[in-house]
Amino acid sequence: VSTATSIAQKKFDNCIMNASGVWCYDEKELLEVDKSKAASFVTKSGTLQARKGNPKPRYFETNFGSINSMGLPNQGLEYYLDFVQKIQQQNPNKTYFVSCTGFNVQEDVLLLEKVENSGFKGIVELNLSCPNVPGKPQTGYDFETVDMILKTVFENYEGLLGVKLPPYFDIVHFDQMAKILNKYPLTYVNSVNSIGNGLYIDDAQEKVVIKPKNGFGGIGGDYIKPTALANVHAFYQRLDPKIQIIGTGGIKTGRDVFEHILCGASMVQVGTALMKEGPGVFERLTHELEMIMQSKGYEKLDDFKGKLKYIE
Ligand code: RRO
Repeated sequence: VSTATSIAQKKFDNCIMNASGVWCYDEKELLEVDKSKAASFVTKSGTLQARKGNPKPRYFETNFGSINSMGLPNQGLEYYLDFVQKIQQQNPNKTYFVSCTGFNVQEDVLLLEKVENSGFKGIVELNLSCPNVPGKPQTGYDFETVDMILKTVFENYEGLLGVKLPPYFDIVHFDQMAKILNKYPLTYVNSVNSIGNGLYIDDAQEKVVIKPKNGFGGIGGDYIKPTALANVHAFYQRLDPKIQIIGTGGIKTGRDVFEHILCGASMVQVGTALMKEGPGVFERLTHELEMIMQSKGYEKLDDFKGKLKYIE
């Protein structure tokens, strides 16, 4: 069986990679993902200037997932572009993803200008959904701003570009967001970022577990799989077929990968489970997915991608 996939005509020998923010902060981590069974890597979202992020503790693992308020610590977009420039020369047949995020549309345009001037041959993931910068709302929940950003970005950038979205929770919001996204030549939509501003409590200590924002943070892991699958499938139903879907949220077994693809994902990304297990997770998940495909008689992802059945 084959777990190969393609995004924008670019071929990947597997369909599982890291989620931005996890195992992608610097060259060391990115190299570890690159030499694992992962299909590719995406960098931590790069900003114009490097950032230290929020005070620690800022990531906490629970029995069912994670809560984080990292606050966008990153090396600055140029660091990631320089590194990808090197590694794409060594692996000319592999396509890489660089994530970036500006604090306003002018910054987004400047970031994409840097990408264009760098000789980057991969795919940009514009993060519209960071939940953790104090005082900054998640762009993806402001529909007019998303529309304005995409209009401006596509007037200024010619390369391949996808967007990372926050989870939505209302059918009307799926309709409204899909209508906006369908106006633009997006390569893909990546659903979902963490569920923003949850609160996890240590009962014995009667205390929060992360320091920033008095404990409020983005939720990942098992908690968010049903929401992630709903977002993947809602956009799969609504988006122009030219816009592909990357599924992220709650993937820790081959079954979870299978479900994301059944809902319409062409690639899946792993966050919380990668943080817990390390890059060995990609080999395990690939093997588990292959076993499921074999048992069902599927040879390739297209045999089941998007083919979720409904009750008559
Ligand atoms: O760095 C973070 O706090 C962070 C980001 Br930018 C994001 O997009 N999603 C997330 O859960 N954390």
